[in-house]
Amino acid sequence: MSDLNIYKARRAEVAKRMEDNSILILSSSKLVSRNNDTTFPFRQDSNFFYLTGFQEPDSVLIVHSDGRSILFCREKNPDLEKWDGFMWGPAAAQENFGFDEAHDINLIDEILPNLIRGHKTLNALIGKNLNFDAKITNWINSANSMERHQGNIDLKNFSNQLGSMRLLKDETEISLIRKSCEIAAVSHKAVMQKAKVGMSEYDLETMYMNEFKVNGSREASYTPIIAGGARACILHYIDNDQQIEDGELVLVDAGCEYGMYASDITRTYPINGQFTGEQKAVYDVVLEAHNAACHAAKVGNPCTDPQRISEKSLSQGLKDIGLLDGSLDEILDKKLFREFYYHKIGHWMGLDVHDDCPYAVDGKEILFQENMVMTIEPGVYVNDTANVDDRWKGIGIRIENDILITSDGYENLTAKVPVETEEIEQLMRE
Ligand SMILES: [Mn+2]
Repeated sequence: MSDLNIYKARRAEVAKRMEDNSILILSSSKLVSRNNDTTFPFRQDSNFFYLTGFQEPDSVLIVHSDGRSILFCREKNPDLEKWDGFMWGPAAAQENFGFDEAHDINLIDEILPNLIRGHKTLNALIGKNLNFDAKITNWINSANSMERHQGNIDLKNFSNQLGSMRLLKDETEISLIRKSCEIAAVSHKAVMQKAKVGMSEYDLETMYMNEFKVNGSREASYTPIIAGGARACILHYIDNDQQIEDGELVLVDAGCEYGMYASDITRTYPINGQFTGEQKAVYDVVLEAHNAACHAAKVGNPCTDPQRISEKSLSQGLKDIGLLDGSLDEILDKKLFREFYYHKIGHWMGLDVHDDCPYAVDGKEILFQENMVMTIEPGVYVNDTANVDDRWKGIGIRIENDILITSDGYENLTAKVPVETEEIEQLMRE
């Protein structure tokens, strides 16, 4: 399918999922100010991109339950284009992106109330953009006031519907995710090979970002976490500005974006190339849980199975190396493992690194189906406050791979980065 037809087909599917006489309204991203006169690089809203392929800010998509779709976007402006670059304008956008109509975004307050008046339901992604939510409320009020003798328009959240569509990746998406994972994996492997004592977290960050770009990805899919030593126990550490000391591990959680699709990999390795006994013991506990969780991700299983399995595996492992006491049942019942494992096993991945897709709908857990993509990323973090022998303290280890659910199991899309301690030590010696 050509790109144009992919987006048209997705809009047709949205139309099918709406009740009759309804409309879906979605906003693009805006250009976001960084500080005076400077902006962050533009990144299109993932849901908007998923249904349009259109890469401009200040745009709005309307999909009608009868299948028609309408775009509002910036009017073409040759003077502005000299500063900000090419813009499609409504006429060319309609033609090139397969919309039934397109209008100047400046006319939206005039056109929209007329367009939605008399409809049963207006579907939107409520709560994602409060400014846009306020606009929707105003448009609905205007439309309702035009139809005094008819029912009011219901505003409904379409998040679970669109999220459920995005859960099942099509062929094009899988090939883009595969490429994103391939670039991230090759990059991780290259940096692991070059890392050595004397380098700082910042040095490693530079190398990861460089490898992403050299291998074809312009952007990271999130701010990388490069955490030496005990800083690995801070889950969202992004300062990345400290020296990594000889004998310390470094935890690197870094992924890239390719064709708008994310990858997400974590590896933890000794900066001097050699795991200590304690580091290896904890590492192998995490690896065992990682492998067990991957095997639990199969067609028909609830999507929280890897979570449960990882808790069980980690608890047993931590008990075996003496970090947790008591029976396995007690550790699980009282959730004692949370002292060391205080985040979830993983998340859906796609256009967003934490893909905007549900884990349960109508109180029912989502069951794994072929062509879903999830990360598996157990971790063990021994903080200073833990009631354990000092030799364990400051060890923080996470292992993360991205897996594609297949008809008969899973495929590890990030398998090119070594994961066993011996393989890592071998690679770092080369
Ligand atoms: Mn992740």
